[in-house]
Amino acid sequence: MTLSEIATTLDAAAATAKATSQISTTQSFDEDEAYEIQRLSLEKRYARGEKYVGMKLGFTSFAKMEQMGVHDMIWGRLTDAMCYKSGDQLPLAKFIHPRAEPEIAFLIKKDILQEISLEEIPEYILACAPAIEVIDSRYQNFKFSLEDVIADNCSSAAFCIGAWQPLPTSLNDLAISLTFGTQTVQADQSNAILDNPYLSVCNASRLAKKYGEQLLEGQVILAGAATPAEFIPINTKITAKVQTLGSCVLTSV
Ligand code: OOG
Ligand code: MG
Repeated sequence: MTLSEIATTLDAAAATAKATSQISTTQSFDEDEAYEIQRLSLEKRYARGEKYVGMKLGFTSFAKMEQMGVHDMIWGRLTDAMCYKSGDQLPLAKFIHPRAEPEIAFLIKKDILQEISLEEIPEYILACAPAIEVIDSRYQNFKFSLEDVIADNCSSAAFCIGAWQPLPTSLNDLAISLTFGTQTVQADQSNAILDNPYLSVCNASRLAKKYGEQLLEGQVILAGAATPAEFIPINTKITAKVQTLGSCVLTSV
């Protein structure tokens, strides 16, 4: 298959919520080609009217890398069609085998046009918030190589951002949890994200520059999950909570 044909296959799998087979088992492609497939598949979404609204990072915690058997940070594109408000219902029929992750989101204050340092964050980032990311690999059994998952827009499927909060001096040592109903299904500290969640912003700026993607005022960055992801059961209230930042809720239907 050409890169464009792979992009079409992955886009169709996402649009119809039907899993497809892993690409790398029958065809080898490298990381740059994987990002090109991702770009081509997103072009199809934009052609249907979806708008790019920001970037997500993946595998920024060891817990996530270990869960999925990969070894490197990845990034994907978020569109307006993936965005849910806290309190919304999440219709599971739109997805193949969705999982939830507790995350931290950042709101961009000023266009980020080059790699930025930790010291520059207050100049470029307006606010942060607790978030839920819903990931839904388009591959059967959620099984993939690093290249496969990059091509598949890093499993991006939906996200929900809680109320924006002013940037604290530090985002370290905050408890992060994911709750289904009344049961806490995952919990860790914010340090699980790159030892400092603010480093996600620096890495997003580096990757945006490297791949020629935008990080503009009003767009968002998802830092990557602090814990492994959990399959979402039906009729369940999903809560992601970040100490001092508050929480964010979706209800699966
Ligand atoms: C890839 C997406 C990883 C994260 O926060 O680490 C991710 C996957 O696990 O399917 O979103
Ligand atoms: Mg994630």
